[in-house]
Amino acid sequence: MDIELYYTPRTRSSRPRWLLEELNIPYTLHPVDLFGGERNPIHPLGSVPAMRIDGEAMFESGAMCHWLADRFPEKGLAPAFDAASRRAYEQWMFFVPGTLEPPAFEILMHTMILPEKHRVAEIVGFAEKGYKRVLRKLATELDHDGYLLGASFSCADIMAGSTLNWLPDMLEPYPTIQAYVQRVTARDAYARATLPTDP
Ligand SMILES: N[C@@H](CCC(=O)N[C@@H](CS)C(=O)NCC(=O)O)C(=O)O
Repeated sequence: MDIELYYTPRTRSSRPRWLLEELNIPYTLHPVDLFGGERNPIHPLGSVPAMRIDGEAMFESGAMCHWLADRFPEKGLAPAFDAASRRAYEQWMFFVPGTLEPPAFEILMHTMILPEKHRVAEIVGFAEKGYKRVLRKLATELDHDGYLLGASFSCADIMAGSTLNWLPDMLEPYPTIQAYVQRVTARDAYARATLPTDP
């Protein structure tokens, strides 16, 4: 299988790249200089990430990760469809882009990404409230030494870990989440996935 990933560091591109490193399968990386104004030529909106599988383009980081983890079942990063943990796996895979990510992204947009004149303090306040509410729930779920599915690391941890690390300061009141993020980002595959792409 020929896999090409169109990628910009420090974006949601980290998700499929981290997963590809966990899967330990060959792939070609095409860096996109998004912050320098380049657009992603294979994404309908010019965004990152997107990938080509045997020449066919696919976008949405969550969908890419969901598909890749299932496509290589022998790597153990997604429970089998009839496994008891599969429903929890689906729940966390969708929880990240659907519930965890939106308030975190609003905070990022209105504190760092948008030009200062377009930032709205009220949106930050509202999003922080929402993010804290989600973090409080997650903190109780992660009150152990394992992962979202318990003892087994899965693709859901890639989705969650690569989102929770956007706003490390906001994790300070939640030591169980901080420990979880340290645990998942200490993995060799994570380190490989964050290596610079430039020669
Ligand atoms: N839901 C999409 C979001 C893609 C997205 O918005 N990517 C950002 C980088 S994290 C981007 O390319 N922003 C610039 C743009 O869309 O023009 C995904 O998860 O793949």
